[in-house]
Amino acid sequence: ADSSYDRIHGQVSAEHALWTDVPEVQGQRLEEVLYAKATTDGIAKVTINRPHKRNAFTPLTVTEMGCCFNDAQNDPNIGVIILTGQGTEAFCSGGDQSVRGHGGYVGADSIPRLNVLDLQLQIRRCPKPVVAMVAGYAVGGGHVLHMVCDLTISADNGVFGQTGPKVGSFDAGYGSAHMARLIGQKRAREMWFLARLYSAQDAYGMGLVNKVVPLAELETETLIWCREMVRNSPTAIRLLKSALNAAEDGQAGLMALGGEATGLFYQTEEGNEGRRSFMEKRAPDFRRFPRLP
Ligand code: S0N
Repeated sequence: ADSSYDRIHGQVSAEHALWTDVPEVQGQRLEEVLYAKATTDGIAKVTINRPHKRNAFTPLTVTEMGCCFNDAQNDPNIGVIILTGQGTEAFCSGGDQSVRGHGGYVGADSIPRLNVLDLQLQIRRCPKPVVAMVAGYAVGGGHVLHMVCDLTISADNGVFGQTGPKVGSFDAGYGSAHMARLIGQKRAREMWFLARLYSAQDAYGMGLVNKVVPLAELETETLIWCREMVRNSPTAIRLLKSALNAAEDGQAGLMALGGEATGLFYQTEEGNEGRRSFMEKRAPDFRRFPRLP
């Protein structure tokens, strides 16, 4: 049955989105990532396009994802970003083990790097909600990527877990600390120390996933969640994301939340009086602004 809210605002559409492919971002043609926008819905979609490798990421994949997120963050028509993997077998299977070298993953420039950590931060700091849309495996660094997204909608074929201790790697950053916040210390230690894989239902039970749906309904359900967010206040959402992050992210989290407060202050008469008085070469008059309790 409709809630009273739905009766007033109307239910969001469950129609397919009208995606427009964006093959080139910041002058770069995308090779390992697909990027699309449904501008009328205010939604962008970033898709890891390496299904033959279960969507494992190389340094190039990560760089391209970063460019897409940058574009979506800067596009005022976009309110929500979906992160997903091409096909139904995998969301992402983590770092591409065939290009892992000494000290990181190696791309065309032969320099080893762990640039997925920059992407984790970018997703975390993006003021727009990022939704992981998971079909199949979300494992290793791919599992960390879904965890740093704000919400996760999983198909019923979703498989979740960390593989690090089996393949000689670990993520001692968000991959550990944020996981423990999400599912608790005991579960996080179980997930990392045993490196087991978990079904979508198990992940839902642990609080890793917001909703599990049949595979055929994955995109429709994700779009419904995105459309519901897009019709809500973007300022409220960006402040809430920042506040929820701040509790975990130390001074960097406070800096982001503080930046949001400054952005709002710049939109007030009081904030503008300071700038205006400087430009008009006069003393500022802040007396007319109330000192509220
Ligand atoms: C995903 C799995 C379970 C799927 O099994 P399935 O369905 O049986 O398929 P496969 O036959 O195994 O795979 C199909 C093809 O895809 C290739 N492939 C799959 N995953 C990867 C991968 N991660 N790298 C390279 N290739 C991959 C297979 O080889 C196969 O190809 P072909 O047909 O040619 O043989 C299963 O595939 C699996 O377990 N995959 C490996 C999962 C894994 O261990 N991932 C890496 C974990 N580590 C990270 O992600 C580290 C992330 C990172 O960058 C990092 C971040 C912070 C700090 C440190 C690090 C760090 O790495 O050090």
